[in-house]
Amino acid sequence: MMHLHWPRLLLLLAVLCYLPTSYGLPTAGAKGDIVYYELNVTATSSSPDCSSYTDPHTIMINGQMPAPTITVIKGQRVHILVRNTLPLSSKPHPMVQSLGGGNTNAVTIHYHGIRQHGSNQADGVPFLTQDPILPGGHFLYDFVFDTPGTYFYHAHVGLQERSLFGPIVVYESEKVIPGSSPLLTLDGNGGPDLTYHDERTVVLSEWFHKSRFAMESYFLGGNFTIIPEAESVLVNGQTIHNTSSLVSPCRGYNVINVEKGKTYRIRVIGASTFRTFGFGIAGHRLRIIEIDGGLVEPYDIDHLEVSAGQRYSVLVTMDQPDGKDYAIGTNRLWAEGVDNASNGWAVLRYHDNQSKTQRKSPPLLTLPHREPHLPKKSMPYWIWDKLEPLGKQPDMIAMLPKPDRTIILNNKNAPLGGMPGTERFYINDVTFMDPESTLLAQVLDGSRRQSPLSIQQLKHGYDPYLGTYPLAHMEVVDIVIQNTRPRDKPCRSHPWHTHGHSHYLIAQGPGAYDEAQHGHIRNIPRPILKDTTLIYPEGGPSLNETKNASPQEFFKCGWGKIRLIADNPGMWAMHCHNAPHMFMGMMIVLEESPELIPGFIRRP
Ligand SMILES: [Cu+2]
Repeated sequence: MMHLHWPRLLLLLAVLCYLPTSYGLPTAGAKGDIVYYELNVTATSSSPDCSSYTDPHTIMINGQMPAPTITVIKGQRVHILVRNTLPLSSKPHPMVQSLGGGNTNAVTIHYHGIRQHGSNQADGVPFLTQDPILPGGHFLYDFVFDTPGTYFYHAHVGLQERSLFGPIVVYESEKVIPGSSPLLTLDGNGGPDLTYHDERTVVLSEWFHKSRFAMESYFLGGNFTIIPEAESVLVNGQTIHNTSSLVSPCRGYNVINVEKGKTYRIRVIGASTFRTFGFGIAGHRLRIIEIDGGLVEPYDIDHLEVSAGQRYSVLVTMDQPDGKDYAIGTNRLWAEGVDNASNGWAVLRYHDNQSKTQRKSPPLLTLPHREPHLPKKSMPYWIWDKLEPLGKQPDMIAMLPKPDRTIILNNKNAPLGGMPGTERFYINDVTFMDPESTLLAQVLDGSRRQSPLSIQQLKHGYDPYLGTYPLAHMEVVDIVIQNTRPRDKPCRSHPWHTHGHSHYLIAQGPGAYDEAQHGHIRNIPRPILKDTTLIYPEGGPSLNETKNASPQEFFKCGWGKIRLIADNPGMWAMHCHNAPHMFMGMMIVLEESPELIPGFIRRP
C-alpha cells in the first residue's frame, strides 16, 4: 500500500469533510428502518413505437419500460430483491459464448451513479461484484442511498440495458418530496435557494427493430460493419416510429401534464445505449440545477446534451399561453455521417381547468408545429467549462493534495486478433473479457492473486498480472482518457462512467494528450462532481490525411482528464456507457485497495 505522510493525510481528511456524505463512513441503517423493493425481471412482448416491429422477449422489470421509479430520501438503506423470472430456454450463441459475451438470460442490476460506499457487493456488475442471477434465481441488493439526486438503475449484462432501465430519485430531505408543501426549496449551500412547485421525470432511451440476441451476436461475430442507429428514440418509453404508417395498438406520444404559472423540476435521464441526444422543450428555457446527482449554480440554456448514463435536473417555468401543447424533442449529436433528426418526441401539456376534468385522453398522435431549439451542430466541450458547483463551496481541486499518479487510457477499435469482419474496443491494447470467476468473491475467499509489480512499475496504470488497474487506498489519481481512430474511420465520442466514485473533469482538449505539454492544464475553472463524462472526438489529422497510413496506425483525436479519490475499497468497473462499445470490450476494472475490502464492505 502507498505510504501517506501524516500532514498530507490530514489535509485529505479535511477536504473529505466537504464532500458528499458518501465519503464518510458507511451509514448503514442511519434512518433505522430498511425499505424493501422487489423487482421481477420479465420478458414481455413489446412494440412501444407504434410500428410493425414487435420484440417478443423485451426484458423489463414487472413488464414495464421504463421500469418502476425507486424513490427514497437521502440516507435510506434499502433491500432490493431482484428475481429473474426469465425462461431457461435461451441458449447463448456459440460465437458469443466463446468470445466471453453475456448473451444469456442471466441478469444483474446496477444502480447507476450510486456510489455504493462500503457496499461494492451491491454494485451489480457481472463477474466483478457478483455472479449473474440465473433464470429462476434471485439476488438481494443491500445498500444505502447516501447522496441525493437523479439516478437510474439498469441491467449490466450484454445489451439488456436497452430495455431494462428505471429512474431513481433520491430526495434531499422530506421537505422536497412533491406534495409535502406547495413550494419545494433546495438548500442553496450559501448561494441561491432553488424553489419549485412539483417535479416530472423524462427518460430517454432507444428502441431497435432487431432482437437483443441478434444484435449481441452481430457485435461479437464475424460480419461486423457499423453499429446501427436505433429505429426509434423513446421518451418515457413511448414515441411514434412513423406517423404515416401507424400500427395499433399505439400509445402515441408521452404526455407530461403541467399547470401554467408553476415551476417544475424536470429530471432528465439518459438511458440510451448508444447515441448522445440534444434535448429541448419548445418555447421554454431550461435552468440546469443538477448534474449526475450534484447541485450546480443555475445555468440557463435552451437545450441539454444528454449522453448515455448522464442525468440532469432542470427548472422549467410554465410561462407560455395556457391550454396548449408544447413539443419536447430530441436530436442526434456526435452522429458522424448520420441524419441528426430523431423521432423521439413527447408533449408538455398545459391543462387548463377544462381539460383537467377529462378522465382519460386518447393517445396523442400528432405534435404541435413549433419545435424546440436543438443544436444544429455538435459542439465540442458543450458548456462543461461554464458550470460550477452550487453555492459558496471551496475549490475542491485546489484543496485536494496533488495527484499521486496519472493513468492513461488509450482507446482504440480494431479487429479481434486481426480477423477481418470482427471488431473490438481496446484500452491500452487490452479488450475487456469477463473474468473466469467473480473478482470480489476471489477477494473475500482469499484466493485473489497478488501482483509481483508495484503500482509505480505499471505502464499506464495497467497490471498485466492482475488484468486490472490497481489503486492504493486514498490515492488521488488523474485518469486521461484518450480517443483514437483507425486511418479510415471517423473519431467517435465516448461517455465514460466511473462506478463507485464520482469524478471531477479537470481538463479536456483536442488531438493527442502529451504529459509534458498538457500535464498542467486546468481548463475547467470550477469542476463539478459527476459520474459520466463525454470524451469528445476533436482534433487530430483529417481522414484525408490518414487514408494512406498503415492499418496498424491509430490517430489521437481528443482527450479528457478526470480526477478521483480512491476512498472506496472494491472492484469497480470503469467503462464507456455506449453499450455496444462496452460489450465489445471498452471497459476496465479499478482494483481498489483489495486488502481492505473484507473489513470495509457491509455484508448482509
Ligand atoms: Cu464508447
